[in-house]
Amino acid sequence: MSMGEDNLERTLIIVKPDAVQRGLTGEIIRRLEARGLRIMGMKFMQVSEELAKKHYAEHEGKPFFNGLVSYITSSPVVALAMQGGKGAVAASRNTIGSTRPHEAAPGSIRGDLALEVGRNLVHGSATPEEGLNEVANFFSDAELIEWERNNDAWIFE
Ligand code: IDP
Ligand code: MG
Repeated sequence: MSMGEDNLERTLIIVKPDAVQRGLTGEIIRRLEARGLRIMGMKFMQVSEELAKKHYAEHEGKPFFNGLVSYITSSPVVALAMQGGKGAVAASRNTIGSTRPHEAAPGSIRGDLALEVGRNLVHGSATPEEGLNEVANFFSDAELIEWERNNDAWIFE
């Protein structure tokens, strides 16, 4: 059974600079892909200061904002647009784990692989609405592919 785009949620995943530098890109994508999320766009890129400030606009003015912008622009990242059915964004956040890795559940990406909030390896949109906006900030329509995966019927009910 295939799912219409209307039933699908999108999330922007960023494999952050620390994860790329530590050689954890494959491990992080593997976990999200194995959970069932379907890749619709992916690129290796350098985040500009302008894009970083737009992406993290909700945190402007907070004490960690400047450090956050330097962190995300410090070295290349892998950005992915991923999709899944209802609840997929919440599921991806659970797989990623709590923002503060020392509080993240074992079994989550941050709970297994990270220690500190300023080096927490991965970004994932927090809500379906945020997912739509953030994917649009990072990807043009031409960079996103709607496709049917052969095993979708075994993952999406
Ligand atoms: P999230 O990435 O789990 O959605 P947010 O609260 O949206 O968490 O914060 C965005 C990013 O800002 C975090 O992933 C982390 O890299 C950074 N951050 C959040 N709070 C702090 C802090 O107190 N100190 C340093 N960095 C922080
Ligand atoms: Mg957030």
